[in-house]
Amino acid sequence: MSAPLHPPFVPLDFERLAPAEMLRRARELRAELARRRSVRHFAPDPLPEGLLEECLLTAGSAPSGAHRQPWTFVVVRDPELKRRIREAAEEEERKLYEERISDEWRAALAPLGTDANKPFLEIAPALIVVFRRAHELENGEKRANYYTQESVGLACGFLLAALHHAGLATLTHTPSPMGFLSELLERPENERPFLLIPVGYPAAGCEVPNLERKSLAEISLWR
Ligand code: IYR
Repeated sequence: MSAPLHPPFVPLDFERLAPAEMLRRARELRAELARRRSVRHFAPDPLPEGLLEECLLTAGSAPSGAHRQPWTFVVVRDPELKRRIREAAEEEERKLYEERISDEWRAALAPLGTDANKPFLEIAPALIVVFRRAHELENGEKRANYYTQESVGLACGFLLAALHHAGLATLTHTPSPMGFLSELLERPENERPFLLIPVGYPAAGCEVPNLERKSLAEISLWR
């Protein structure tokens, strides 16, 4: 007997729903996620016990290349560490806004009202710093990971949806460049900073830009 080509499979956990129920659920999720907005003004209130753990496990259920799960989520709640992250991010962002940014990019950001000041990095009760594991290091040997950008992007999408569903506000923040996060969080060479997600409750009276989303006709083609 030759060995099986793959490990034993298990039955899929899947339930067919009635079409009306499918439509109802799709609409319900659309309405819920339509209310998700990038928030830049947070309240300092602490988060319920165990909530981030649940949301991180949802993020970790995303599909990934060869199921390598090439992500590490660093949850930062320590005020001193948040302060150092804010300081380093603002230093990079000042250079971005004063020197590196193109006129075209500046114009694109104008409707968002952003600048180099990032007080939310200290005020938000938690920062989730997402790292992409470009490869694994096993006993000093490099082991390849696959489609890591796509995989970690998908996990971040799951994470943002989970946090919103749980009743929290988030921001997808990409201070540029992000190398300082590797140093401050002491991550190894194989882990690359991917996204910084401040998490918390919106500040009282929080406002967001008046943005519109593209219509179905603008985002889809049907053939
Ligand atoms: N990283 C900068 C600039 C910035 C870039 C994009 I693209 C945005 O959508 C928003 C901001 C900042 O965080 O201010």
